[in-house]
Amino acid sequence: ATPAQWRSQSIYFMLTDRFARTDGSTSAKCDTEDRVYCGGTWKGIEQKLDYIQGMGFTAIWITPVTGQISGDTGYGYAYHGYWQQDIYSLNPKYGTADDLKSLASALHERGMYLMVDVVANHMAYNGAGNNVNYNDFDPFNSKADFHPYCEIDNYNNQTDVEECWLGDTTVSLPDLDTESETVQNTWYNWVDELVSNYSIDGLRIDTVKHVQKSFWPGYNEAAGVYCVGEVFEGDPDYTCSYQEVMDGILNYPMYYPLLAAFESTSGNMDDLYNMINTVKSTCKDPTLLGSFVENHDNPRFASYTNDISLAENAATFTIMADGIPIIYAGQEQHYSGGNDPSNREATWLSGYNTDSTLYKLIAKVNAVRSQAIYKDSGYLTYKNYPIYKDDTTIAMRKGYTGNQTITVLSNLGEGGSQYTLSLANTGFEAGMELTEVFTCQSSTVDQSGNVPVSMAGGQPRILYPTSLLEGSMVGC
Ligand code: ABC
Ligand code: CA
Repeated sequence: ATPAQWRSQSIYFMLTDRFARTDGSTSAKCDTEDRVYCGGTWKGIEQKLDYIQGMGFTAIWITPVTGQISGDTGYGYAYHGYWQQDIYSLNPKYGTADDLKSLASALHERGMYLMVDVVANHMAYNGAGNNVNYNDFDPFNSKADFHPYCEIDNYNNQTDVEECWLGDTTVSLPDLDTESETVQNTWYNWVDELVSNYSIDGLRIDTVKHVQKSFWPGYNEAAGVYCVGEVFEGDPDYTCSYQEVMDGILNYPMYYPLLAAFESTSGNMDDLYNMINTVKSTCKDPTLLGSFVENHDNPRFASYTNDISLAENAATFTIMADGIPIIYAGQEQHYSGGNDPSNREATWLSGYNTDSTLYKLIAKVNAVRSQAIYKDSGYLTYKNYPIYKDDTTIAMRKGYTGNQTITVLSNLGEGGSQYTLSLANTGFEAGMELTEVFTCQSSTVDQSGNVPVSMAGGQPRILYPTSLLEGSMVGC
């Protein structure tokens, strides 16, 4: 699928090993600290698509599918899939080639998309970088296919970042010589075949900033589908520059101020307000970025605070802001694991509870977003911008006049008082009737153009024209 087709999607991201087992178990043991395979499979995912679609997601992103280091290492097993050794085989722990194809067709029957994670920067070795047995790799079984061994020790030196190796002496990540034409052609042919063999609709690309920029346009083109790259860096100038060589980038610049705004009741709204504007003016196309507040590399949101209202606001932001929303499996169950590996809890241990507060909230917010998209094809490319802030509140607008959504977020938390915010600059005309989608309360824009917004318990609010809600999945 093309970037334009992906713009309207909403993505649910899971580690294949941790989402669902073929036996459908909700009790199979999975202690994250053990760093072992817990038994999740592609079949398991296929059998749980109702759970995912029930939250309004239209796509899934699964972790890498290639052959991995098979044994135990000082950091456990390759259950996450980022330690590839054989790019031409599939990881048998997740199932067979037919299982993966079957997952793709099950998704397509529902009108959903499959996004697969791919790694081009490195292979992985169970041991130190100066001791690698290159015969373990297929292809790239020669030292000459790699950059000479050195560890990245200065992230401010881009040559180091690109040419030295990630990992350490326990598990090293041999860094491919991506300047070599042989390596490039191998990757371009590989990605073209992978996408067509498994009917993949999009790619999440790992470690993008660790490969020279000139490698990526050819890779993205060979893939022939929307690619979203991981550039793990909060600086918008640095990160946005990668959108010149790839369709989209994960929105790490927004991640940090978003977390800072809602991780506590004394969070800072100014930086989030400013970053919305900065990303808008710095990235080539903010509507093709991946919007998230949780992933498998960072502590879960609820590891900072167990306040459910704060979690609701953070999730609402990721879905209503510009870009393609990404929710990380377990976020809807308010999982609270800290750093890797604690943030990789098995989703099945929640019993796939469809009554949880965040499951229902995500369903609601995805429904409003898709209604706004349905009512106006220009909604997605209209760039979201902040219209209001105070110490504890931020409000933003997305969509052309008459079809805009106004999202009001608060970091007062569960203990937040009840009050009415009189909101200006919504762009709605006096007399217009609006519905607040969480409470289903209606309000009318007053004579001076202000909208009264009833706030309570620090919960988020989304306003949308009542007349446009008819026939939607929003449920008001
Ligand atoms: C394993 C163990 C860990 C152990 C670690 C040393 O080894 O599991 O417990 O602590 C995979 C696995 C991991 C595994 C690693 C290494 O491989 O999932 O479990 O860790 O063996 C991607 C994937 C990630 C994956 C890999 C490797 C890459 O999403 O899951 O990890 O294929 C860097 C890379 C980034 C990578 C990330 C894990 O490491 O750039 O691609 N993610 C700074 C640097 C970043 C760096 C980040 C984290 O630290 O700039 O480049 O990411 O180390 C902001 C700044 C940022 C800064 C952050 C911390 O602060 O703006 O730049 O990031 O303010
Ligand atoms: Ca590299």
